[in-house]
Amino acid sequence: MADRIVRASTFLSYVLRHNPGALDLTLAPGGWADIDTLLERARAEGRALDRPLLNQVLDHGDKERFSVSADGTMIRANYGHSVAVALDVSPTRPPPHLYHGTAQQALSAIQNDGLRPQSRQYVHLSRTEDEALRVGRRHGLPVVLIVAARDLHNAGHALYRPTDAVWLTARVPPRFLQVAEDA
Ligand code: HQG
Repeated sequence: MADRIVRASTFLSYVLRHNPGALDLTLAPGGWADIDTLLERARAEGRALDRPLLNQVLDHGDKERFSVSADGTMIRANYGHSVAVALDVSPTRPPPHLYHGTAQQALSAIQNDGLRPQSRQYVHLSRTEDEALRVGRRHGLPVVLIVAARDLHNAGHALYRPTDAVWLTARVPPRFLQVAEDA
């Protein structure tokens, strides 16, 4: 993917997940921001960001990081938030297993405390082991955890699926986790 698309995507993630105040934006419920206002203020900050580049970010992203409202006027990050947003997605019954990629060095803490959201609003789980491995590599020597997602759901934990590939939940206690030995 072209560098300028990656840069624009990273900047949009930063604003819509972590710091809408950087562009003096307030996110509406669901995490939505007005696209024209966002683009205008980004350009005022010296960012080369316009609607055609935004459309390229939406078309070429390897993950569904953003959604645009049906009328085309609003954008939001689908996951990854550290700012408090009321996600307007309903809890969903997960498949028996989901996966979480992390770094070897976090493993003993996770085995003691379970998965915690850390700086984000939710713990992020992956649909496939391969994707979890990619997520884990971002942090160091990767290790993949198999999450007993259906059991978690049956125990009363709410799980959300903002995109096909990413699941969210508030926390995962250690008894629902198992290290994937062959990862
Ligand atoms: C770890 C990217 C110690 C957790 C990815 C992870 C994902 C603990 C780190 C999305 C812990 C948090 C989110 C505990 C969890 N003790 N460490 N009790 N519980 N951790 O980046 O899941 O490309 O906030 O294992 O692909 O890595 O940006 O979360 O290593 O989908 O679209 O604390 O972000 O998507 O790291 O990544 P992160 P994540 P994008």
